[in-house]
Amino acid sequence: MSRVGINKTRAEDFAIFGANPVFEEPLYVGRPNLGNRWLFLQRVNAALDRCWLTNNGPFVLEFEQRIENRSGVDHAVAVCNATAGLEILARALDLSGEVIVPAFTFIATAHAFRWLGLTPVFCDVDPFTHTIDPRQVETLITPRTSAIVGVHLWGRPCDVDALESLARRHGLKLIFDAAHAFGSSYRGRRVGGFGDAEVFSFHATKSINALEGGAVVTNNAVLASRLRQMRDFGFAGDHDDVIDIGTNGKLNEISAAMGLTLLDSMDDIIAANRQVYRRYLYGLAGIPGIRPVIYDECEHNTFHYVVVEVDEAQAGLSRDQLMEVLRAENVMARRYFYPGCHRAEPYRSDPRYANVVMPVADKLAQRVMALPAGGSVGIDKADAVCRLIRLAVAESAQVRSLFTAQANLAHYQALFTHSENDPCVTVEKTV
Ligand code: T4K
Repeated sequence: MSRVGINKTRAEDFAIFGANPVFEEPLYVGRPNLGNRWLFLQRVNAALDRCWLTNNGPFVLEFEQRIENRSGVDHAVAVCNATAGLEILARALDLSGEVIVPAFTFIATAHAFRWLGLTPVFCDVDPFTHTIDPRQVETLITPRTSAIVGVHLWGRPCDVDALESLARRHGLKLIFDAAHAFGSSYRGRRVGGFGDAEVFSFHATKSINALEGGAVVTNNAVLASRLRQMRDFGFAGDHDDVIDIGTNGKLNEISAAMGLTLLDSMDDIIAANRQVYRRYLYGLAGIPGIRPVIYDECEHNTFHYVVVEVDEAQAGLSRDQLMEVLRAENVMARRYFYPGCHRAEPYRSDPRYANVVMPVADKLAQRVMALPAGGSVGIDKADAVCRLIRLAVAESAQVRSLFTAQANLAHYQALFTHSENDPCVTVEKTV
């Protein structure tokens, strides 16, 4: 029995149909980890005392070094966010023409390249790993292709070996959007050193956050030096020698202070995430139509995302219906990454994408749901969320009919309200 009480036994008990929600406060996906507040504030004070707030301050340098150590990579270039990191990297690699990206990812992956005037070419993903399908990548390569971009979605690495071999054979650059994958490993090797470069995100919603932040990591010293210049307006070291085009992609000291503070507790954060992830696996086991994304526990992962696929035919409810039930209970599940990049603007209205067909990405965009996870949720609340899902699926027929009744009522109420003002609508007021 969960310590978060669920005195709901039938569909009518759900908050969506008028009962009280299980949780008084919203349970969020991506609730930021804060680490040791005292240590963070000490660092903030040190930055203020030094009066050194940005432009390669000591915290940024230390943050870069600790990212290098943690991911076993030679160079980490801290940036203000991962999107800017992808943009600066694309410039530093002199990408041109087309870039092959997965259709099922956060929109920033595609937008970063489009923002620079490059053409993202969407590739479908593997139905089991949710990562880019290397066999399809090969069919999309044209003389205009300059790079392949893999995304380690949910922190689960792509098929790195297949992509590296493809990139080598076709003479293409290979980038990994590792926004979710700081702390992950692939075949025993830490994510960070694959391809030409990888990009981590340290956004507030990531397991290790720098408020906003990111890092481009690479083992290529020449590339690292160009990234550093481009992140800093194109200056070479001293700020009176511009040797390249650049932008402002720098990380500030307060962000780095937060990043360092979270790195101090990274192992505890992962342990808490893992406990909640495992609890979800246990609590969701055997629920028809609910298939959790599984992490390979022989590899490193931060277990930051708890993601499920909802199969409507088996669960009796669509992902969106289940989400409605959960959100009314204050379980703020998210449909990452709906509707798929290829169905978002500007791509969906661009005639060049008119014939794009992405059956797996489309299916996942309809089925995938991220659940609140991590230390801020804890195992008792995870248990309660599982019990809600189990009840919703068990009562799916009744939930559906209550949804229909609710929709009918709303429809008649709208007509009724409308008829008050509009003499042309003659609906019986007794409805
Ligand atoms: N590539 C991939 C594969 C990515 O997933 C991302 C970002 C990027 C690239 C780009 O990285 P950055 O440029 O951001 O470094 C959030 C994040 O904003 C985004 O960073 C992240 N991926 C994406 C997966 O999630 P939204 O649109 O879901 O954000 P929002 O504001 O709705 O917040 C998400 C949840 O977190 C909500 O449930 C509320 C909660 N939250 C959020 C913030 C900011 C809090 O509780 N407190 C907070 O301070 O994109």
